[in-house]
Amino acid sequence: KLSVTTPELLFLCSGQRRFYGAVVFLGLLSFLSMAIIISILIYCELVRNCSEGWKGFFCSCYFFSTQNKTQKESRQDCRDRGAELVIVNNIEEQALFLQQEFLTNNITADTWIGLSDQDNEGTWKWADDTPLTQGYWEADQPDDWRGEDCVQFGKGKKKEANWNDISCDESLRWICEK
Ligand SMILES: [Ca+2]
Ligand SMILES: [Ca+2]
Ligand SMILES: [Ca+2]
Repeated sequence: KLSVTTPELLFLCSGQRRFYGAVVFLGLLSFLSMAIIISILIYCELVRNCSEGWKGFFCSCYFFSTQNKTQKESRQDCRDRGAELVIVNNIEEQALFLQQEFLTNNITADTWIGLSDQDNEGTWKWADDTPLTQGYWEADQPDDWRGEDCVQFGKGKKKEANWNDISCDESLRWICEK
């Protein structure tokens, strides 16, 4: 003998249907976003044309310096190569893509990225003048210690949280992106 009445059973079943509906919808959504990412990846692989000595990732090419320079000199070096100091657009570029670490896995020393608050203290801008929307700062950074206005990847720090503001006059490696 059933312990629930027919209307109760119908209600329970419709609740279960909604639950499975939501699961299927979310599954489709994540499948779709993965499919979009993979399509972009394939498209980029086809159109990207990195010169000798540059590494490719999605639609960009990256140059990793082996010398050290100040932030201003590094930025100029990138411009001379027809590029800009690297702009970190998302967590995939920063650290994680399908469990393969990208930028932060390719550095062997403290390294400039194209971000600074030189023009207006506390207002972070990228090398192409776009404002910072998402940062991957180390704990307690940025701290503007003695007026720090440029930003580095810290070698050996947590890969998803390794930015530190540092004096623009320090001499570091750098990454160009184009
Ligand atoms: Ca970028
Ligand atoms: Ca500052
Ligand atoms: Ca700092």
